[in-house]
Amino acid sequence: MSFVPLVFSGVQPTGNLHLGNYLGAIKRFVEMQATHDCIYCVVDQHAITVWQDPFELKKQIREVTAAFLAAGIDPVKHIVFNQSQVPEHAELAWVFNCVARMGWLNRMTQFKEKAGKDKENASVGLFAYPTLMAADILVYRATHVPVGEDQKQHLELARDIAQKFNNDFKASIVSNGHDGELGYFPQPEPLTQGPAPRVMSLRDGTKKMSKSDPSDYSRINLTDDQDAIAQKVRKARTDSEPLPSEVDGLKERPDADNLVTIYAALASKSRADVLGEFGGSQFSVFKPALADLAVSVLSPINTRMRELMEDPGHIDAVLADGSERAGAIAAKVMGEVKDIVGFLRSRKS
Ligand code: AQP
Repeated sequence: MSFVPLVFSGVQPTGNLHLGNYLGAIKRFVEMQATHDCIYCVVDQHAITVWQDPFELKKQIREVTAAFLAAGIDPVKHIVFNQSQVPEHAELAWVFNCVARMGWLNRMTQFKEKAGKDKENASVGLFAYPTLMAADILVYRATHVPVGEDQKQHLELARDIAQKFNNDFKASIVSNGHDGELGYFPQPEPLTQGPAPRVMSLRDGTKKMSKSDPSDYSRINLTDDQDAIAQKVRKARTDSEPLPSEVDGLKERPDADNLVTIYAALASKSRADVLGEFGGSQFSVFKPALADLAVSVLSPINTRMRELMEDPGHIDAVLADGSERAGAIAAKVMGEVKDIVGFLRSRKS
């Protein structure tokens, strides 16, 4: 016996959706649809772990949904919805807050990075973010999670939570008719081996490309037009050497490595193939080729996103339908979790 394969992943509606989110996550979401049942979520409850302007947040939720659809996610065959419309995510997160240990959460590097020096002033939600993320995945008993490399540690925590829940409640899991050896929750597999699991800043090849970087030149936004994309690639930081002919020659050259990785991911080629073509070239030759490629891949997505954003009613209907279908799965799982934990079921579940 094993768990039914199911993919779950999410993106926060925190504005400035960028090439890293696309290559590290959304592009993979699209590919996974061919082989798996998939649930893709706009994780708005995660977004408010840091302050969000309520007027902007609504727009950003629709924008991430538009990006999913424009990139090629099919909301009929699969499920697209926003987290806050399915209350079972928060409900299971509470149970997981009581399963996870403080020591585990204290080790999370993303909290340390995001809270910075002013840890005392960070929200409790930012600290507990990984338990909500575990609940997002496990409330569907999902088995596979495509994410960028930055989320790997959180995924490992989700696996630890699933395992501890299965151990802590083993007797109750069995008495409620589930397989005691398998446990109630699967151990979700992180899928981080995409073409560009870690896209770096265009201004600093040692830093992750990120929505919250104050410099807009550090990232290519999915909403950037052709001119903006070309300008950002032109201004991307590089060194003065020509490109090497072998991948080994990219060591110690993080900016060059980043641009070659981006090219390879956009062209669905290996870095070796890209260097086979451009090895020995100056950046004055490589950058225009990269800009053209980025425009050719991102422009259709950008155009479709704009069209979709002009019809918020359609986006809201997609989310409502997705929430209905996601909610049906989540309610069943949450009902069983209540039985296992020892809660009495409510009238609804
Ligand atoms: N630079 C990146 N390279 C590859 N993948 C990335 N992801 C994010 N940045 C990169 C992946 O995108 C998915 C959605 O991310 P998210 O919006 O949920 O949160 P995040 O990882 O916090 O995104 P940012 O851009 O880094 O936001 P800020 O600046 O707020 O921290 C995830 O699968 C993530 O791995």
